[in-house]
Amino acid sequence: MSLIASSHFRIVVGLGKSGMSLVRFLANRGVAFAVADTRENPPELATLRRDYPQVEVRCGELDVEFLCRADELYVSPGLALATPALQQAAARGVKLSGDIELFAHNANAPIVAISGSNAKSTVTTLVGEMAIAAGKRVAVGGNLGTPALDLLSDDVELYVMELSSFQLETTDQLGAEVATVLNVSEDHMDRYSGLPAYHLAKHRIFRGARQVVVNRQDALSRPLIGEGVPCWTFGLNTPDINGFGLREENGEKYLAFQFEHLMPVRELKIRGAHNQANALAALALGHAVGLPLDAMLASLRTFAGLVHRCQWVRELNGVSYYDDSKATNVGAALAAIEGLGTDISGKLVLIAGGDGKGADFSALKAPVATHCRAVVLLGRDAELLAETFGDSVPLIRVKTLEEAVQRAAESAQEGDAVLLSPACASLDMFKNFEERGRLFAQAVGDLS
Ligand code: UMA
Ligand code: ADP
Repeated sequence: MSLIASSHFRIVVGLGKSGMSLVRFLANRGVAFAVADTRENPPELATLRRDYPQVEVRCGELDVEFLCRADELYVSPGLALATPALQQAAARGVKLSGDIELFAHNANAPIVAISGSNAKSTVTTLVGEMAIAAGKRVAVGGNLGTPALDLLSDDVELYVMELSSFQLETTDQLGAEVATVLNVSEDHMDRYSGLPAYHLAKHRIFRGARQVVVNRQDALSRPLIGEGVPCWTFGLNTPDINGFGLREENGEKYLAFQFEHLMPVRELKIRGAHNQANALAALALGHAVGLPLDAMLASLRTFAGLVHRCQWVRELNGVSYYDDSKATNVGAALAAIEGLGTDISGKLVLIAGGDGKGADFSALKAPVATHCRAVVLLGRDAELLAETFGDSVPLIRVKTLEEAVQRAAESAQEGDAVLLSPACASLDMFKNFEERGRLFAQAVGDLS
């Protein structure tokens, strides 16, 4: 089934990974379209010119007259819908849509849809692993990396999709089999007017959902749903009748469903309270789509977590080094500081800073004062973080990541951990969070 009437003309706005997946999708179906990108040299331009030389491409400032030639624009998640040229086109009757909307209308298998401020990639990957263990032909992607449209296949039995608020802004009817917003804390405040607007974008994931999964410990994860929509819950507290949670017996903590113990928490390979919540969320989502418990628990025993998420790198002179480069917002850094801070015998030396995306850092002040021996600051918003911490913790300002690692190593004492958990995006200094994590691990490897 395809949504597209062939007489219509479309424009793909943004020629990155998702733009290129749109190009392939539309070209394969014989739909007339053109491409626009505000960048002079977008990442997929060479590929487009090589594979689809007949497609018209406009690079540089968006031209409203050009955009208005289309009935519908498929806008990259990287471009704010508030971009004036997009708004002017919309005001003249051009529909603004995106790749996920097209994907939803063309997917012939149930969709597990996962959003949230943090833990999306971990939970999405985990549910994917659980589905593989259950013998399902599963496709996993979305914001995680492989664009949704590239996953479409008649062979797929289950789609597990990580969806960002940016992707959801252009999605009207997802119609997921089960949808969740794992947690909500401030992120991308450079693109939203405030938390309510960001929350509203995330909650579009519930449109048309047949079942929902809710975080019992985060009221903002709870959707307004109609009666009769099954609602499964997860949380680190004791589970209710529809829930996954933790139960304790004889000093041993268990992952549990309703009144039943499923497995001891210590058998989880991923560490920290936040990862216990992630395991429970994955169980709830898998349960909603009928994955058998034994397959799901087997995955939890082997899944070691994703790189750059509180990843252990090295131990040197009694000090452990952790790469949490993916902590690009305050909520993620908080989870790492509190999770790791309570787990080690010594203190943390935190490396933080970068592009804060307009966030309010104040929630970090108290946990940093409790758990950190020192904070090494770098990047564009280093001074904003310094203002937040004041004199509650010793601050060390540096210019490069190599210097940050050196100074952190000098400050750390035996039993301490050096934690790169920036609470900021990396783009002011690095290509992406992966590069930041790799360079951190390299600098740690070079320590002697
Ligand atoms: N850009 C322009 N002009 C344009 C289009 C894009 O300047 O006309 C810039 C913007 O700064 C934008 C950046 O280019 O942020 C990337 O846009 P893109 O269209 O090249 O992006 P894609 O390669 O299609 O990647 C997108 C997602 N990127 C964003 O949402 C910013 C990827 O998520 C996603 O994996 C990919 O589609 C496949 O679905 C990345 C991401 O950072 C990992 N997501 C954010 C996050 O996780 O916090 C939401
Ligand atoms: P996302 O795809 O939403 O960015 P990831 O799984 O990549 O999520 O994790 C991003 C960051 O959030 C990492 O730094 C990780 O340590 C942290 N994190 C993981 N799970 C949680 C959680 N349940 N709550 C808060 N932070 C978390």
